[in-house]
Amino acid sequence: MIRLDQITLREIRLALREPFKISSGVVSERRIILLELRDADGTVSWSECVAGEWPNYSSETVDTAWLAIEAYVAPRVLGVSFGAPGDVHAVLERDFRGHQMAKAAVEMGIWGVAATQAGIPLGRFIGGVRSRIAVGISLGIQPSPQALADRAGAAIAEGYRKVKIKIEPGRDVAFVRAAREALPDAHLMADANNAYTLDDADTLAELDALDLMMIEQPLAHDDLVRHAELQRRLRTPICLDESITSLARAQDMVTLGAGRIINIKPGRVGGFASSLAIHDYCEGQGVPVWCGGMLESGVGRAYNVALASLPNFTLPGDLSPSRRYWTQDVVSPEWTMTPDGTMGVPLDRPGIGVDVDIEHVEAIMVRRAVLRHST
Ligand code: OSB
Ligand code: MG
Repeated sequence: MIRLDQITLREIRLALREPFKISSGVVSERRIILLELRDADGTVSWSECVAGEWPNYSSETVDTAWLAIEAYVAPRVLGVSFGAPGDVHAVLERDFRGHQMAKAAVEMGIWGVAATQAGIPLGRFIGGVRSRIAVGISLGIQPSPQALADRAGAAIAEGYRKVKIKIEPGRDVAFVRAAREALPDAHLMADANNAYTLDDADTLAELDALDLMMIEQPLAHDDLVRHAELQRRLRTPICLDESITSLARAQDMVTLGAGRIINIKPGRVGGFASSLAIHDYCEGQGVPVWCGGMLESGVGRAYNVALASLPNFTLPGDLSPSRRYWTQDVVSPEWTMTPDGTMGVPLDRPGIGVDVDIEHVEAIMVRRAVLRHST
């Protein structure tokens, strides 16, 4: 039984060690909302909202998510008794459109509280089976093909099991080819973040020669029909990211043939219950999934790592260790990767598996709100 009596929101600023550039924008300092959730029985856990600074990935931003959590999401769960965390998703979907990242932050936090209460590590609590997960890196758009090939080579030397290359028109085939020529045997893929249209199909088809694991979200964020048309013209599997916002969209992808792989980001689909449903559906369809990233702090990473321990997460995720993003993460221990490119799933204690460094959080905090059940 879960009944939250308080959620504390804190916005922090966390500088990336280097700017991260994708086709739709660049970020050098993350604005991150952390949630500290407290159950009526005193159990506390933390979660993270993955909304970005700008509405370029989805329509949500840090500011819209803060408002949505405060005004719409928290009032639906504070003081309400839930028999199980899996019951929260439906309550947040009823007559409440969109705001997946705001909903997910609270819903996942409730899974964290429930796992802590149950005395079980989060990964095991949701049905995870792995004790180590394979790690990939997502490389932002680089200044030149050579710079990209160097970065990709360094990543493979460090142990990463997959290198994802961000592309955009004019920085695509020559860039990916340079990485492929430098790394003939590496697991490489490309992510376009919606930068193309069907008019670019011939360019995208040139990527077929470069033996990529997949091409992620080449076309518009909400367009499954044209992805299906493009998939018919490509040998390389299309992986959808932005387009998959719910189980229904995952089913549509399969029905239409709009892609063959799904990048599950729990924030994008409204949380863990939805992620689990997509995972299970894809497993039944023979569609592999992997865990995407949103440049999370160590708090959000705990949830991604737990999710990636599920059986059908068979491809390396965008789950780099703390030091790839931050000079100092907000959790201890920090997330680390072994030289063989794996990350341990915390199994030695209940809940999310890391402690939040509250002094660090408060030192980089720019606003706070304490939300309580109004009686
Ligand atoms: O498309 O996967 C994406 C980061 C921000 C927004 C969108 C994406 C990404 C990444 C980062 O690729 C992956 C990571 O967190 O390491
Ligand atoms: Mg993506």
